[in-house]
Amino acid sequence: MKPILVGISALLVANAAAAQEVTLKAVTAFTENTTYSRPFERFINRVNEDGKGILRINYIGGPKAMPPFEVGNALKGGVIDIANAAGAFYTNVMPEADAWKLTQRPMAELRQNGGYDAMAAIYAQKLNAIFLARLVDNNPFHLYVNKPIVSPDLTGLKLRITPVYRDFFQALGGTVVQTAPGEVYTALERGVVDGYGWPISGIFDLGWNEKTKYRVDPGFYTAEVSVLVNKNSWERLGEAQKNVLRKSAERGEAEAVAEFAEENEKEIKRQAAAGIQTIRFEGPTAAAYLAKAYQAGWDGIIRQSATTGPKLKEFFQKAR
Ligand code: 173
Repeated sequence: MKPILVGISALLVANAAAAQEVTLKAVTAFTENTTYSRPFERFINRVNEDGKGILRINYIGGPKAMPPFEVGNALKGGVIDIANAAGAFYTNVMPEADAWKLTQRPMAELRQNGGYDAMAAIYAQKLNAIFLARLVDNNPFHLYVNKPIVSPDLTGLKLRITPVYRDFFQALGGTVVQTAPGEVYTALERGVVDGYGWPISGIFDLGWNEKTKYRVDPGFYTAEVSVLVNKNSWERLGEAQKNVLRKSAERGEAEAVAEFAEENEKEIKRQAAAGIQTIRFEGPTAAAYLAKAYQAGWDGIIRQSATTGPKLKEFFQKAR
């Protein structure tokens, strides 16, 4: 009888631990209640609703609580349990994370074709993290400028960047300066930069529309912002708690493509109404601009990750 009793009591202890409410500390790399934090805030609300009594996310907030470029290290070290961030913000810990911007296939396909698995292995190894869900997809980046340009030649222009745009803007001859989103307004106001990289959405969130004359079309790549969980924090959870996170993650990732399709259309109209003019490259010029964007982007990834980079490219790029 004895071994059976030990077995049962061990089971009871495990159940009691899993049944206790666990609190996870969360940070976002974007200002609270703006375009790129809102999907995450919806994710949190669903978790806290569904997880009542077993799991709660304590939302610490955005860049006021933690500088965006420090989020990766904080997640890796377990200072926070959950993060909402773009890969560009933690290339110091995981250079490959910036490759998400180059995906030309939907996440549903990448989760089947090996692309997600290849990335997940790097998240585990370099960031000590689980990649839970991509909440921003199908949302192109653009170049915004305050001096008119007539061709894709950025010689003489000083542009605000993150790693997302560095290789591309430099390949076009631009001079680049990296800043967190929170410093873009002041950089524009003081004329420290002549323009910046940013997706189609969100330029109204921090008032940049007041300091923006032109948007350059076409857009390139697709923005990525995702929910990441510290691996140790994840492994401490019981199955029911993990399922609460999985369910909210799946919903968020499934919603992203359609949500941003709608969002993109709205933002184009809103920018036009605010007097932001469009500089549009067309035909072969547009094709060459986009080809250069992807060429420079992949070259940058492969330069930093010579063995994994080419594999990611196979999984991520459009089927030819
Ligand atoms: O421009 C940025 O700060 C950046 O890299 C980014 C990435 C995803 C969404 C929005 C901005």
